Amino acid sequence: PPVSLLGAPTDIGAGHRGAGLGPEALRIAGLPEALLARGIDLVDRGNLDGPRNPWQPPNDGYRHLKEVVDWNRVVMEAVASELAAGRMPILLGGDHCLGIGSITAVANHCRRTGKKLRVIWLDAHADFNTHNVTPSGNIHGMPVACLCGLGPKELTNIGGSAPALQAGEIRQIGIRSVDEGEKRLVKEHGLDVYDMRYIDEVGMKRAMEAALDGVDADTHVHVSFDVDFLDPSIAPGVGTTVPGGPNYREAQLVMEMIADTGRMGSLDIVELNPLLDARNATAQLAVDLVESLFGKSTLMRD
Ligand code: DIR
Ligand code: MN
Ligand code: MN
Ligand code: MN
Repeated sequence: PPVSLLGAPTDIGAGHRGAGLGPEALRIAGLPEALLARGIDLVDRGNLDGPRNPWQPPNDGYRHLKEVVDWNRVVMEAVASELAAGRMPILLGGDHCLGIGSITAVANHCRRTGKKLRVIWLDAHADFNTHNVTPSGNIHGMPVACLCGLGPKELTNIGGSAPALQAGEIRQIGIRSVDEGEKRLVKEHGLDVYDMRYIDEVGMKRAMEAALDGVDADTHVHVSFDVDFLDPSIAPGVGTTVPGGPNYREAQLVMEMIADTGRMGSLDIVELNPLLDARNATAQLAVDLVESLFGKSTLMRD
């Protein structure tokens, strides 16, 4: 399908400033040209607009809740209108709190069109905190919980009803940092997590086969790519690095196996922080991986 780039230049849900520069860093790294070179019908819609970051401390377990809600409404509406027009939205974040609006729009689209939904959540973190257990108050650590109905009504019900998603529709890959209280919530809600230990034990190929099991012609695959998924040795340009992530080849395999399904219908690229990077290398790596996600491969495949 035709693809639309939607920039959401904000770090409203993060604990470091700079992820708001992600959309421009990805464009400068050549994302539009890379997709055009693959023959994709592409439109760059430019950047969405939302509130400035007031850079306040958390209040009742949330930093910037009102501004996070405003940004997510804008993102949800933009993603929904691309999907309704039969286009594939690529959200250029911005921090991962924006996954709430993006994936709520995708879930509503799937309900309306009778498609099954599979969310592939690539991240070092489970992003399943709530205001009671969050160590930081940063809402980028909470989007999966919000999507599953745990969180403030303004976010859990942003799409009109809650939960936007069933835990069984999500597969998390690359996880290696889960906060103490968050661990219990992940267990209670039965999230399907392919953490780094699992990947070490069985290998990325088998982990991805399991995560993609059941994806068929009626499935919409949404990929939520938090760049901190990648090992910090190859992707230092993120606010919350965690050692022990997928290496370059493992990350390529993830993208290639998703591409092989032919079912990706929407994508978030989030948490890229070019201020923490050198020569925009992490954005360039992200573009390289997105090329694979869109089917670029070493050999002709049949
Ligand atoms: C941490 C960091 N678990 C928190 N989360 C991040 O603040 O909730 N998610 N960085 O991507
Ligand atoms: Mn994340
Ligand atoms: Mn993360
Ligand atoms: Mn490349």
